Amino acid sequence: MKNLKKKLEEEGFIVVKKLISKKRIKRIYSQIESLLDTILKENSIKYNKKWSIDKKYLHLKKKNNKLKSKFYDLLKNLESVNSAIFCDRTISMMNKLMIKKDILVYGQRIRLDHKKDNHHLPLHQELNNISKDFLNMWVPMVKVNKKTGSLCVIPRSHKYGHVKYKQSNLEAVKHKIGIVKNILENKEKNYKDKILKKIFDKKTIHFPNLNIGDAIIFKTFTFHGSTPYIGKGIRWTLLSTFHNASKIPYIQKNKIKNLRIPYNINYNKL
Ligand SMILES: O=C(O)CCC(=O)C(=O)O
Ligand SMILES: [Fe+2]
Repeated sequence: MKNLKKKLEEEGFIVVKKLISKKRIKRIYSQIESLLDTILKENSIKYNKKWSIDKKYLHLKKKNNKLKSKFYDLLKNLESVNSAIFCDRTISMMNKLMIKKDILVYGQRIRLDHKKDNHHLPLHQELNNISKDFLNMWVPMVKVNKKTGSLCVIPRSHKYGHVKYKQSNLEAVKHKIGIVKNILENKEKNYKDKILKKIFDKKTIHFPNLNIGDAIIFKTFTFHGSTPYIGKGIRWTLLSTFHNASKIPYIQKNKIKNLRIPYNINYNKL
């Protein structure tokens, strides 16, 4: 375990196989399906109960996009989602990887990505969260790899600390550079920033092969991004962040007023 922590500090990320059990993933899917059934039924949207979860979701999206957003908002409140984040296995892993045991959990949620509604993200550091040195957990609920489209990281990029560039003041989804698909196809060049020039390259981008329930855990400043999912159906993923109280500026004297650290602050000086 000591090795895992050392690896995380050196590489900026680790992969933990089977962190979330099959049973827990099954329960999450089952609660997602119940929520979908309820919304479809309550709103008198005709569908077939035997359809797959993916099909039910796509049907809801097609019939009523606003309702689909409401469904999405509630996913993070499903008991099974929270149970998977707060279970002994997850928390004891975080305890082993973090400096202190006073863990705060923030932003537990489900993301989804599919051909009709891509939510891939350009390469970015994990800003606008409650602390400046924390762990991100990303767990696919389908098998993913470079071919299917997945999360990728730039190993050791956390060593540069907070890299400030024009786009870094915006949320990742609005970035016009660092688009992984373009970098892989050599369509992005000429970065003004020296560090980006060095690290935004197809040779530095690493895609782990992940099975259902495997976790990739990475640090705040580890550049990461994702490519659109081109596998069958939907890429459902479980995410959360884990923090130490000692790293939260909100509760420190003379530090910032916001719980979430704004994008445009120099994190290296916090
Ligand atoms: O799931 C993804 O596409 C990327 C997730 C991510 O980096 C984020 O939510 O900040
Ligand atoms: Fe991110």
